[in-house]
Amino acid sequence: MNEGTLTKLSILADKVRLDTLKTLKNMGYGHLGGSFSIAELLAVLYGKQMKIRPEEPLWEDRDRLVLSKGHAGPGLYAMLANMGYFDKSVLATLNEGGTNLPSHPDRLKTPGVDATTGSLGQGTSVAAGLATGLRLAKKDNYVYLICGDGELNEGQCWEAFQYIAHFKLNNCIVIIDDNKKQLDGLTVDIMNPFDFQKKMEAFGFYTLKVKGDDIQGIDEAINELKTIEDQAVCLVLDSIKGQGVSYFEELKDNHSVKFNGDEINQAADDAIASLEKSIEEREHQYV
Ligand SMILES: Cc1ncc(C[n+]2csc(CCOP(=O)(O)OP(=O)(O)O)c2C)c(N)n1
Ligand SMILES: [Mg+2]
Repeated sequence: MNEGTLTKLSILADKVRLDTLKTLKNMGYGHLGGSFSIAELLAVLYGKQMKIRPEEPLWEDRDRLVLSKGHAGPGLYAMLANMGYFDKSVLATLNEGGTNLPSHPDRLKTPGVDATTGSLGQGTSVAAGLATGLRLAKKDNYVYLICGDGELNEGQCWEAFQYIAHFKLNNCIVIIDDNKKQLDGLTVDIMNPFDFQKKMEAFGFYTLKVKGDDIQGIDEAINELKTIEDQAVCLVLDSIKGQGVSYFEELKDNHSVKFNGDEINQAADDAIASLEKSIEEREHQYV
């Protein structure tokens, strides 16, 4: 990846953080940790890997993205707005009555959302179905499936993975956001997931692992997964919940953050100012 593309994608990842943070602070609370941990991933997918037309969201030849950890909707919406699927001003309506941006994605409401998710586990089966449909239609599009590490407590995920592996659906790129935390604690304490890479390999997947903020690494891993024939493929993201802003990385309860005190509001304002500054500097350098 050349320097210009790397800079462009790192700006995009931070714009996802910035717009997510502004949106959630405006609402007073929301799913920050799991939105931030996939910021670089979303930047690589929407900014480079995915075949999409934001001006034509239902374009038949598009790649699909299934955000099975649907509570990270605010992060996805920030990305869709940055890609031009809808105006950024819409972000401020998150979760309001009558909004087109419900807290969890709804494919009938939001341009660019390919699957309705939020009930954890179900997106894995939806993605398996989409990939099967594309294969039967002899289309060469990809389905990108993003799961949470806590989400994989759901048995349905493993049923879908077994199906994806059995039918060698290498058009479904399974991505596990291994940010080590779920709703109210560490996954290792709540339900030890053990080693995702080994588990997916045991399920028959060709599996790679990269750091969650390594833009180049994520891009190269996806390129490699696309060369694999006759086997299902998986990427484990070794990420951090709240990734990219140290205050939120260190905040113990960073799943659904509540902006209800001076300290956290100050930290949010500082993060907004610093993200804005660094985005501007990089944009200047890039142009
Ligand atoms: C079937 C189901 N059970 C419970 C929930 C409530 N819930 C929402 S998010 C969450 C934790 C998810 O953790 P993880 O998948 O690790 O997400 P991330 O860390 O990426 O935010 C839970 C239990 C749900 N949405 N769906
Ligand atoms: Mg998690």
